[in-house]
Amino acid sequence: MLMTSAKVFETNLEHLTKNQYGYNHSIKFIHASDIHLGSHQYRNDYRANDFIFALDEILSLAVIHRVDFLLLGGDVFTSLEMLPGKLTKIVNLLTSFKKVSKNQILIIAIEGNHDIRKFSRGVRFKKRGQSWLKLLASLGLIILLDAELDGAPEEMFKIYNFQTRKGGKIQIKNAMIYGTGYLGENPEDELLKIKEGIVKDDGYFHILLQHFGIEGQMKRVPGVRYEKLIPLKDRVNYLALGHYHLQFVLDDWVYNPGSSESACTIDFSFNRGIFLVSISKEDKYIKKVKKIQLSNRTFRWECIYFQRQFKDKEKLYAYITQELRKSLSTISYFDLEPSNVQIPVLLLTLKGRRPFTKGKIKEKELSKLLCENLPVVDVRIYQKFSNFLKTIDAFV
Ligand SMILES: [Mn+2]
Repeated sequence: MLMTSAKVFETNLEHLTKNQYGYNHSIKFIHASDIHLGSHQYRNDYRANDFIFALDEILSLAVIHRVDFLLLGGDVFTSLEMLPGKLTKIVNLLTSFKKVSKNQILIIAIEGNHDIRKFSRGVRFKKRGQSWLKLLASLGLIILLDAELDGAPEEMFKIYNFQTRKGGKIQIKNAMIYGTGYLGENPEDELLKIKEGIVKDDGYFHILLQHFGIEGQMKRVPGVRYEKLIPLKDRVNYLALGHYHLQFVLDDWVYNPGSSESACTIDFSFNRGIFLVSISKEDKYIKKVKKIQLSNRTFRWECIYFQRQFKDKEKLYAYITQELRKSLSTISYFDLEPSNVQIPVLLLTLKGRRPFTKGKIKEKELSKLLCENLPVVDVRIYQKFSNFLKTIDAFV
């Protein structure tokens, strides 16, 4: 069954890539990145599904906006570890997308650092070249681009071959999309090689798909210096990035959509989403980029201050639950299912007097208790008890 559908898929795709539309025909695509499928899969099933919902929403938007292709800038998966049930959902989703879109919307992806990362520390898997994206590509569900940067410039980016399912570039209408595997946090030297591999002045709209950040866009996170990108500018019309979970656009040609769902707590505070891009050709290419926010899981900060020192754990937990019930009671979503993204992730800060050792907070235990008794899907606990009070306690 799968083989039959894959065959149909290939025939249509090859037809599609043969510049069948006129030179003036516009190109439309979605650029998304850092979906991090597999996040929270061991900890919280509802949250794990949020990442699959994000993929679902992106695919739906691709169909609604009738785009020609969808770009995924790496970190599609959060690690090499993937529970079978979750992977099955993802494969089913991509298979039905293929069907609904009548095989007319290609998903073009590259690997990010997370796609090739082993979940736990130990043996380096990077060199073994495995990833779930390679599996999806071999099933004909996505196009995975990779280049051979050590080859001669004209050999670096081979046209994507639908039989071998390998290649470094693919043409769709007037767009030529180039992509490589993950090149590390700072691929400044590789960028010069990439430049040589990209054909100059061939009339196509050039998109380069990469997974790295730009220095200065996120504090204390390594990235490429912007001036190192300048040589690429006369070869690349749209630099499609992934890696930083914060959205940014530079000089109308460097685009980073940010993560599709909050992969870690700090992501909740970031401006993130996807880009819907339309390109039309007059004398030169005219580009229109629209930012779209995805309907992500909501979140809520709460802070509880302890005036007195709790000695009994049960009383402490009961107090926290009671305080939260009060502040959450203003919301009318008590009857919603936890799968509904309106049910928030609770980010809970605890302040004031540190409880006695007997009353010490076990975060996992408290988190479970709160999820069972309150309209929250997950809880993150931050214990910020005052050191000053602790010092006083030591003297008393
Ligand atoms: Mn990422």
